[in-house]
Amino acid sequence: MTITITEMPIRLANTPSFDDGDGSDADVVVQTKPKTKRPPLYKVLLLNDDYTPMEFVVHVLERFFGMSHAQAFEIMLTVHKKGVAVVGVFSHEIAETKVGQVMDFARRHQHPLQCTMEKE
Ligand code: TYC
Repeated sequence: MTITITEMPIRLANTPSFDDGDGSDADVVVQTKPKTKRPPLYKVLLLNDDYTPMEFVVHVLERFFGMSHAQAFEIMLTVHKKGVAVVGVFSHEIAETKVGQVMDFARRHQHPLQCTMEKE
């Protein structure tokens, strides 16, 4: 037995077809919703600690997140006071890269600065 799966339009077997007046059976077209799902976004978070110098954090924010000095200083102070702040929102790949860059840079300078990501 051969089962052929056709592409649209689909005529449903064993169902009454519409009479559209031209003597042929009407085609039943099943419309599918065009779904272009946007990729999920990820927040990159910077965490406070007691040892990383403030100037180092400001430098990290300027260097890896393209912030101005004033912006970077403000975010650094938010992390210092509140414990954590979102420093950017990116695709999974970009977020992973940013986290890696920050963690690597901090480790190379022997600072305990922590950077993580989480799904938005
Ligand atoms: N709390 C640090 C200090 O007093 C500064 C700091 C800010 C560290 C932000 C990490 O993500 C951080 N030196």
